[in-house]
Amino acid sequence: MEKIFGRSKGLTDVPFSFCPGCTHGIIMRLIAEVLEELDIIEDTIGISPVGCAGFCQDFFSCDFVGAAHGRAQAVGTGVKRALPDKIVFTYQGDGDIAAIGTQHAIHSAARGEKITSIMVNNAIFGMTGGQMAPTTLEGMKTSTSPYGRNIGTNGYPIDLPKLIANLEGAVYVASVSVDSPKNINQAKKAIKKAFQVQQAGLGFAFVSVLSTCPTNWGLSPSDSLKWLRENMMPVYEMGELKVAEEVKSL
Ligand SMILES: Cc1ncc(C[n+]2csc(CCOP(=O)(O)OP(=O)(O)O)c2C)c(N)n1
Ligand code: SF4
Repeated sequence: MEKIFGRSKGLTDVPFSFCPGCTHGIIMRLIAEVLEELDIIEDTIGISPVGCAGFCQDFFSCDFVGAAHGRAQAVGTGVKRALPDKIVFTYQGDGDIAAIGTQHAIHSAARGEKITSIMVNNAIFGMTGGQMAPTTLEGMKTSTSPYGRNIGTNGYPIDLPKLIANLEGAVYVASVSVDSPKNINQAKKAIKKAFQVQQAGLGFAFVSVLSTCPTNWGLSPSDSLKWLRENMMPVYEMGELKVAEEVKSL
């Protein structure tokens, strides 16, 4: 019988330990499939952050280096510069990359570091109990904003891909979602492109993936997907936000 689906070689045998309905697992599967399809598992070094996203190092079968909270891109910069023939990627939550790690997100993009960064945006700090993050939506209730994010006191949400797309060194920037099979396919295409950019040695590649956190959102897995679709996707600009001229021919 023809085998039409199997566990990617880019993943270890360790079962995902995420809460039911958390889409971290879908995003990791997509990255693992891309590593396998591009035949780069053995050549890849992932940089893991702090947070639920940080469990990624247990699940991918490539090499990994752990970074302190928010510093994955700084570590990734060092690894890539020391080992330019390796494929280096960071896998970071929105709290990690858009709060404590903002400077590294901006400066690694501005420097055009030849790494691939994946941001998993669930609009809160997941692991620590659902606190408000820079990505929390206006009016969104979190454990530290029980009356909803107030723009007057808390400021506006940061659309990090939009910010990064404005920087010269970033050559590929996309914002995708994994709320439906169609969007999962699109997300995989963007992730693949972000790795191909690095294979071609072109510059900084960044993909933001909208993700669920049913536990801290207080919603069922299916309601979380609906909430993401109805509330996050209209706020965050979706699609390929930047495809530099040299990337178009890939
Ligand atoms: C320097 C430092 N500050 C704070 C923390 C506490 N901390 C651990 S995980 C985390 C939030 C992670 O949230 P996010 O990056 O959005 O990832 P998620 O858990 O949602 O995947 C924080 C603040 C820490 N470990 N180190
Ligand atoms: S706390 Fe949220 S981000 Fe962390 S595993 Fe659970 S659902 Fe996923």
